[in-house]
Amino acid sequence: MEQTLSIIKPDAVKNGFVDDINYLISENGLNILKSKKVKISREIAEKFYSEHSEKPFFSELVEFMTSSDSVVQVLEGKNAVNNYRKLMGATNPNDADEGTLRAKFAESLSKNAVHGSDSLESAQREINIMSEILD
Ligand code: FUP
Repeated sequence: MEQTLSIIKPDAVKNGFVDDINYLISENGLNILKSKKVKISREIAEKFYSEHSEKPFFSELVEFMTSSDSVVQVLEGKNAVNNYRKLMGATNPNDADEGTLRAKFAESLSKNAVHGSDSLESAQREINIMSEILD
C-alpha cells in the first residue's frame, strides 16, 4: 500500500468543493487516512515548495497557499501516488483532461484546487513536512 500527500488548496476550500473532491478521491479507491483543515504557515509553505524557490511564481505561490484554510490529507491505496496524480489532471486546468479534479474545480494555473505528491520520494518528504499539522 502506498501513501501520498494531498492538499485541497484555498481556492477549492473557499469555493465549497471539499466534499465533492473527497467523494471522488474515495470513489477512486483511495482511503483518506488523515485530514486536517488548516491555514498553512509561511514557514511550512516555503519549505514544502522549496524546489520552486528560484521560480518567478514562488512568492505568489506561497502567498496563495497561506492566504486561507486548506485541507491537508494523507491518502492511502494501491499506486496511490500515480492514481491521485491521474485523478488531479494537469497542473494547468486548461490542459487537464475532462473529469479530473483540476478540470472540474480549478480556477487557474496558480489557483488549481489540489496538490498531490509527484513521486514516492516526494510523498515521504511532504508527509514528513506536514506531520506537525497532521499528528
Ligand atoms: P504540480 O506538481 O502539478 O502541483 O505542479 P508544479 O510542482 O509544477 O507547481 C506547483 C504549483 O505552482 C502549481 F500547482 C501551481 C503553481 N504554479 C504557478 O503558479 N505557475 C506556474 O507557472 C507553475 C506552477
